[in-house]
Amino acid sequence: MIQFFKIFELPRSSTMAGKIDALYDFVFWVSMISFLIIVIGMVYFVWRYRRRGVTPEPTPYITGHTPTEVSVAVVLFIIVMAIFYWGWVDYTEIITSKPGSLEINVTGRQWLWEFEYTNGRKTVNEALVPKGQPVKLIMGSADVLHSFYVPDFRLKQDVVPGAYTKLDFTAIQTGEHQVFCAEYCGTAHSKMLAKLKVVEPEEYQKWQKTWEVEQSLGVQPAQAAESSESRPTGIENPAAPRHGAAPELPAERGKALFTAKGCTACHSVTGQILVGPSLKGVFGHEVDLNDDSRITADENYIRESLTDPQLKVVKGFQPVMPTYKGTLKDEEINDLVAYIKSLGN
Ligand code: HEC
Ligand SMILES: [Cu+2]
Repeated sequence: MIQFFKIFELPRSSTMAGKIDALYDFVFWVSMISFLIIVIGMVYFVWRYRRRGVTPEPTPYITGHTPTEVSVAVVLFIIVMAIFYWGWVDYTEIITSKPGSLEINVTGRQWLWEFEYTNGRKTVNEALVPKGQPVKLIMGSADVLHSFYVPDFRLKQDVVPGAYTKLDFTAIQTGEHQVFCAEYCGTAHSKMLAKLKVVEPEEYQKWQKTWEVEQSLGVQPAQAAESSESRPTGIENPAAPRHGAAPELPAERGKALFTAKGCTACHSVTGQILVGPSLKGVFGHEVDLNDDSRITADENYIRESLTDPQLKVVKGFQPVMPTYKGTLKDEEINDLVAYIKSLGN
């Protein structure tokens, strides 16, 4: 029984948690009070107008009472709109990225979670994040639908193949927070678990610094050995150290791909216009399209430019960019996005 009540004590570990709980409590109590009004009212009327005597008088014909009906409708409408507005305000906050967020790429695959930091550090089923700092997870799936769910944060976001979804949060409590996959994704779905470890910002900095130094010295990080145990066999361990010294940044890998995949034939990164637009300063800025609409170049826009270049064509250019669907692996797309992002925004 005591264990049962523990579910009401789920920690509120992100800035959103308290707000979601407040809305949830409001909906709960509105429902509870309505329920009591209906049930008590019903019981009272059943008793008050019960059949009495041997020859009961006939019930008078009721024609309705407009003021009552209208006020019930109005009150219900106000309550529903209040819930809608409240939810809309919270939802807007959830989906709005804070500028200067710490970005982490997340890949869901059957049946684990991979994390990649902008310095190239990869972890599996475990990620460290600093307390009090906005974090932005840029998520994609390598296979089927997954969903990244952190109950302690009261946040959940579907992870889909072929596009990015994002999850923004600011953790306010240190400690380990459980991540679940909340979208049935096959046999080991229930084992698709990860831990988000929230630490003080100084500790986070130290954790990254140590790794960066180790990498530049070519030391095997302890992390790789640790996490390989929890991985199903037969999958290459992305946390395993790469041979070679300096840490390879996703943006640097993207830069190499940019040349290797022939993007340089049509795109400069200096501002000069070739067959295609220069990719300098595109990310995060508005792009004019040939159907006279405008769009802000975010991760998904860049991704779509690579996989379906004809869907959104930049104004003043011919739709001649070839599709890279099938040619570029998901990791390569992530790297190219990181590179284009690094070209200034
Ligand atoms: C044959 C020439 C050509 C090649 C090769 C090419 N592109 Fe393009 N690209 C274009 C053209 C033309 C446009 C503008 C028209 C459009 O949006 O489709 C464009 C648009 C883009 C955009 C949108 C830019 C903006 O300003 O909104 C991105 C991002 C992009 N390309 C990235 C790449 C990357 C990365 C590669 C290499 C993997 C690549 N392109 C290869 C011709 C090319
Ligand atoms: Cu899953």
